[in-house]
Amino acid sequence: MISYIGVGSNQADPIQQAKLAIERLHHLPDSVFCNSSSLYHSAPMGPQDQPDYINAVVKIDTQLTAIELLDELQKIELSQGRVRKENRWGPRTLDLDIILYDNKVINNARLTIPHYGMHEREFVLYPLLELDNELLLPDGKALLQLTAHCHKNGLIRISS
Ligand code: A4P
Ligand code: MG
Repeated sequence: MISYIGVGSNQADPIQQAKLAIERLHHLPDSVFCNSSSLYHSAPMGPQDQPDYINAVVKIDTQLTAIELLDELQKIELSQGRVRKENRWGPRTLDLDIILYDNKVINNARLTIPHYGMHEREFVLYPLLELDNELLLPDGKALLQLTAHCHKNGLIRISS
């Protein structure tokens, strides 16, 4: 299954956090690392009294189920000091979200795939576009169409 994973950090040296997470994503069990986008610098979505974010998207080819993949991602988050807090959209050392998993639509207590926020998040759509500009979502929408309607909101590509 091809899956796209969103990487986000805005605490404790976000560039290093993102790079370390991407390195760890090379070693997921039963998976092949395909590619990663550049790192991007993005303005915080949600509470504004928090630092800017570093974001990226990684493409993998995996035999893990979506839940197994989520478990692996949460292990990586924890290993990088992620503490889950009550405040939604607050600062974090590392957030790993499953953006897409094959062409599947999944809705259960632990997972919503495609990721519920992907349609309007510039820090997800533009890195994704860098990886696959012909991508179609499970509902048939073209990624190119979504990005065409998504304001960049100051998003800056900082490295490849
Ligand atoms: N969960 C459900 N669906 C998924 C999925 N597709 N991928 C569940 C991963 N997890 C998924 O996540 C809470 C629960 O969501 C998980 O236990 C899992 O079962 P979490 O990581 O503990 O909480 P969270 O990330 O704080 O919540 P939320 O609402 O997912 O936050 P978001 O939407 O990820 O927003 N601004 C910029 N510029 N860049 C960012 O990356 N990120 C956030 C966090 C806010 N502002 C941002 C950014
Ligand atoms: Mg998350």
